[in-house]
Amino acid sequence: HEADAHRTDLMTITRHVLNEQTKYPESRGDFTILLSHIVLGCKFVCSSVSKAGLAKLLGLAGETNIQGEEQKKLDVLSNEVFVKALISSGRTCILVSEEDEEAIFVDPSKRGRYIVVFDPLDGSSNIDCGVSIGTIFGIYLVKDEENPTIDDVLQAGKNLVAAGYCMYGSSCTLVLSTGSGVNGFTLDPSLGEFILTHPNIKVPKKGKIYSVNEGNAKNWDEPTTKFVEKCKFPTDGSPPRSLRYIGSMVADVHRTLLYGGIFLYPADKKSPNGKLRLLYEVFPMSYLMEQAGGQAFTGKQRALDLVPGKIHERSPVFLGSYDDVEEIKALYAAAN
Ligand code: AHM
Ligand code: MG
Repeated sequence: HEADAHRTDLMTITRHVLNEQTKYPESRGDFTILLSHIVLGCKFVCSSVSKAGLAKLLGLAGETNIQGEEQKKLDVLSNEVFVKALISSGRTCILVSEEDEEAIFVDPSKRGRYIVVFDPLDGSSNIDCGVSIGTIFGIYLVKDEENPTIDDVLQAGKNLVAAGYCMYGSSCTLVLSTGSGVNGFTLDPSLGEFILTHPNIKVPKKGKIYSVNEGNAKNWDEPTTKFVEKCKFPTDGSPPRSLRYIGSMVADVHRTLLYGGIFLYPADKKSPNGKLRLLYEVFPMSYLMEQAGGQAFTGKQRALDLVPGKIHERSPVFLGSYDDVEEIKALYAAAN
């Protein structure tokens, strides 16, 4: 029966994406190849993250290991692995990483049509204590493969052709959208394969959780302050919401996708553009949220409509369940 079929007919991420791509014969398997290189990076980071505690016993970060090499910090190591995997795919032309000040233009001999924007290891404050962290990525197409320019990267989030994240948590979960819904895959360590475990993820229309760093409350603007006040002291007879905040965007967004609710990284008086980066944090997560039936708002507009002026630009963001984002939109509308 059904359950047995799943156990013996494994839907790997490669098989899933190949199935999806048959709708677009012009993609000629290029996307599948690109994705398999991203997946390789995720598997490498997953294995490094799970050994991080052990590595500490063998030699503290910054000290030299047995081979006499300096031990690289996990985020630096992850970035190197992703950059090399993406370039060697032969399918990329421009890479933007949170770890690199400048965009990387791929050598013409290895060039392809895709632009990848990514944060190789997000949630830096959670690395050393073993709490969930993740990789976030977004994929654009270049206009002219012969002549990639920085303007090809500075595109509105709505132009993304795919986005996803990989969460290194109690299990390793990769969530992906190629523009027709959102699917979740879990790494089976014994197979070394990501298997479809969360088909067609839809975020609940309304949630019971809010997720924000309340330590910044003294600097919030009025709509954010009012929203959080309503979460704690609702005036419409509904029960107060629960607060969950991990401090890793991937983990906080993953929970929001599955359980519903809202994740906020608002502007405040000290950081008028919030903290999170448009290209490789806000856009991919907003794309996934919309693909799952939710919304993403900046306090002024739909997040995916923004066009970045600089590759490391920041933006406030409110994303999650459709109705919950409607509420914050109404508060901003009322304030203006
Ligand atoms: P990072 O790129 O330095 O890791 O910062 C991004 C992280 C996000 O994962 C998370 O949502 C946010 O920073 C948490 O920030 P804060 O510690 O200010 O609450
Ligand atoms: Mg980050």
